[in-house]
Amino acid sequence: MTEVRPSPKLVELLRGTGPLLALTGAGVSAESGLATFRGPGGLWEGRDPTELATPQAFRDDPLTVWRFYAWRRAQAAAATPNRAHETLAALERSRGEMLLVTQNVDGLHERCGSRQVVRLHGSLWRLRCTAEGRELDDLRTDLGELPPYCDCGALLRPGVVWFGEALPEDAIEAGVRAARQAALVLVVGTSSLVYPAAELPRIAAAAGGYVVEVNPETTPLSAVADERFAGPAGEVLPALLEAAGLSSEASS
Ligand code: BV8
Repeated sequence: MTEVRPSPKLVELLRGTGPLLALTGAGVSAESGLATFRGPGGLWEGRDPTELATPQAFRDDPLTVWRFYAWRRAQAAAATPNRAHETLAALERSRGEMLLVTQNVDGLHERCGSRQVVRLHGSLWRLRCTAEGRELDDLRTDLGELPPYCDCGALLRPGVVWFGEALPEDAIEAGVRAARQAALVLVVGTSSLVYPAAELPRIAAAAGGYVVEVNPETTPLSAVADERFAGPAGEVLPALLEAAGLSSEASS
């Protein structure tokens, strides 16, 4: 088990009942074997994912973008939630007020039992008609011939937020509301480069929330965080709860 030494203040906050906000990014799924956007395994067939996750790329070459997302769906379907997902789900069970705001689209938090989840960037498991705008859940790991079409004849697109697209109003509003009220913010596995998600911990800090970063690397948020734990989330999060004497209730 990774050795972590949370401050007495953090132990008090972890054991307390104040509103907790968790903000997660691709790093929380890294130990489930899913490539992060900017990490070493992050490229798909040599392509930069941030170039494929755009409306322009989809307009220019829907087939290639769909091959990228079909690959992401297959990867996510084959992955299992790791100790980081489990610990956050257990923390939600053991604590009154907790909101998990994720940038991830892989669905692993929900598969691991987290209930209060806000998906800022949508989901790999939802498809949207490009003509009607209607969205539907689609859990198939094999979508058949790509690109998929709606019954109305229009192209279907992944139900995710691409770069240059606005986030769902209700999602970002829920995130900002939680950030303003949070006593404790756990920022786990994100490079804190993508906005407006990266703004949330700063809003929380400005409102007096205690910000804790869990990431093997430093990020632009590191200087803002009240406490930082450099290590993999799947080891640091359980160790943090252990150090706060929560492991029995939290991991039940
Ligand atoms: C918008 C869905 C406006 C698709 C994604 C202000 C300043 C600068 C730029 C902007 C700005 N405002 C807007 C922008 C533009 C842009 C942006 O932020 N660009 C960045 C790159 C500079 N933002 C947008 O375009 C957003 N839209 O603002 O629209 C608007 C308003 C009205 C009307 C029209 C438009 C939309 C952003 C959403 C893009 N979609 N995903 C998909 O997934 O395919 S973002 C994508 O990156 C993923 O969601 C990913 O999660 C996210 C963020 O990355 P991370 O999650 O942090 O992943 P990353 O790989 O970067 O980092 C992983 C981290 O984990 C690393 O730090 C690593 O050290 C760590 N790690 C690794 N292993 C572990 C670990 N940590 C813990 N444990 C481990 N084991």
